[in-house]
Amino acid sequence: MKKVALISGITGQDGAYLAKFLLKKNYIVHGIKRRSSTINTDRIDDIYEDRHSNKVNFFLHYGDVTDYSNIFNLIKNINPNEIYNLAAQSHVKVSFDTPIYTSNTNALGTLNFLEAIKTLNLKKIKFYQASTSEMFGNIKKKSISEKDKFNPVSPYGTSKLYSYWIVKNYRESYNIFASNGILFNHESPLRGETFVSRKITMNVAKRYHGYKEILYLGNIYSKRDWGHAADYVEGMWKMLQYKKSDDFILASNSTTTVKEFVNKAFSKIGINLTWKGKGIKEIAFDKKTKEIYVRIDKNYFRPNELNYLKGNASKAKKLLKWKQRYNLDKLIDEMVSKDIEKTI
Ligand code: NAP
Ligand code: G4F
Repeated sequence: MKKVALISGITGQDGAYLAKFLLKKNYIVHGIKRRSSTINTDRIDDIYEDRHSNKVNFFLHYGDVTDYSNIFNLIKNINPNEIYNLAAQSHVKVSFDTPIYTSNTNALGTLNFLEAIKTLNLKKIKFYQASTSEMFGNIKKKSISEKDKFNPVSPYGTSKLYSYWIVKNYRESYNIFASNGILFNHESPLRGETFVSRKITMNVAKRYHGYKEILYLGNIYSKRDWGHAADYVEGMWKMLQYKKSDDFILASNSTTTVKEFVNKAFSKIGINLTWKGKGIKEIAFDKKTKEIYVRIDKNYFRPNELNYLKGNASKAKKLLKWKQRYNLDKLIDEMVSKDIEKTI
C-alpha cells in the first residue's frame, strides 16, 4: 500500500520541493491550494497530473487553513498517513502590515488541523508543523539549539510560536504524533521573489543580461543561517519517520551577513563590489566602471529586526541521520544560474 500525504502550502517553495520528494518515494500526494484570481501553481506545474488519466498520484484540492470545515473534510475524505502543515503568511516584514491575517493562518490554521485529527480520532496520522528560527528572536547565543528559549520579535514569529506550543499541547494531551521542525532560513531557485536571497540573485541575473537595475536593500548587516530547501524537506520527512514525535532544528550551523551574500552572488558573474558610505547612504559599486549596483532603501527595514541566526542541528543529525548536500556557495551558484536561465 502506498503512503498518503496531505500538504498545505503546496504552491509555496517548500510545498513544491516536498511534493516532488514524496512522489519520488512513491507516495500519493494531496495538496491544498487556495483559490486565486490568477493561477499560481508555477512551482508544481511539472508534477501536475490530469485526474482523468490512469494511476494518478498527485491531487490538488481547494482550501484554506483558516476554514475548519474545509480542513476537517479534507482529512476525513483523504485519510492521510502524514500531514505536512506548510501553509503560512511566511514573510516577516509583511507580518507587521497584516498581523491578523498572519496570526489567523499561522496560528489558528495549525489548531484547525490538530482539532480535526483529534475529533476524527485518527491516531495513525503523523503531523508535521513548519516551525521557525524566527521564534527565537534576538537571544544572545552563538549557536541556537532546541533547548534555547523563545523570544519572537515579529507578529510572524509570535504566530508561529503559538503553533509550536499547540503542537506540543496536543502531542502531550491527546497522544497525537505531532512534530515541530524548527527550520532556519532555506532558499532555492523556487524561493519567493521578495525574500532577500532571491531578490539578490534575480538582480544579479538581470545584470548578467545587461539590464542596469539598482538593487535596493534594507538591513544588510543582519546575519542568517542559510540552507537549501531540498535538504530541508528531506529533514521534514525524516522527522515523521522517527520512532516518536519530537522537535528538531534544521540548520547549517554557519551564518553570513546579507552584505556578504550580495558580494558572493555578484562574484558569480565576475563582478567584485566595493562598498562605501554608512547607514542609508551606503552603496556598492564596481571599482573599474564606477557604476553603482546596490543602494539602501529605508522602506525595507522592519519595525523590529532579528539580527543574528545560527542554528545547531546536532540533534537531527544524530537521531534522524539528517545530512546537507548544499553549502552556501553551492546554493548561491544554483540560484544565480537558474535565474540567469529564467531571465531573458
Ligand atoms: P512560501 O513559499 O511563502 O509558501 C507558503 C504557502 O502557504 C503558499 O503555498 C501559500 O499559498 C500558502 N498559504 C498562505 N496562507 C494560506 C492559507 N490561509 N491557507 C492555505 N494556504 C495558505 O513559504 P515556504 O518558504 O515554502 O515555507 C513553508 C513553511 O515553512 C511556512 O510555514 C514558513 O512559515 C515555514 N518556514 C519557512 C522557512 C524558510 O526559510 N523558507 C524557515 C522556517 C519556517 P499561496 O501560494 O496561495 O500564497
Ligand atoms: O529573506 P528574508 O525576508 O527572511 P527572514 O526575515 O529571515 O524570514 C525567512 O526565514 C525565516 C526563518 O528564519 C522564516 F521563518 C520566514 O518564513 C522566512 O522564510 O530576510 C532576511 C534578512 C532580514 O534580516 C531582512 O531585514 O534580510 C534582511 N533584508 C535586507 N534587505 C531584506 C532586505 N529582506 C527582504 N525580504 N528584502 C530586502 O530588501
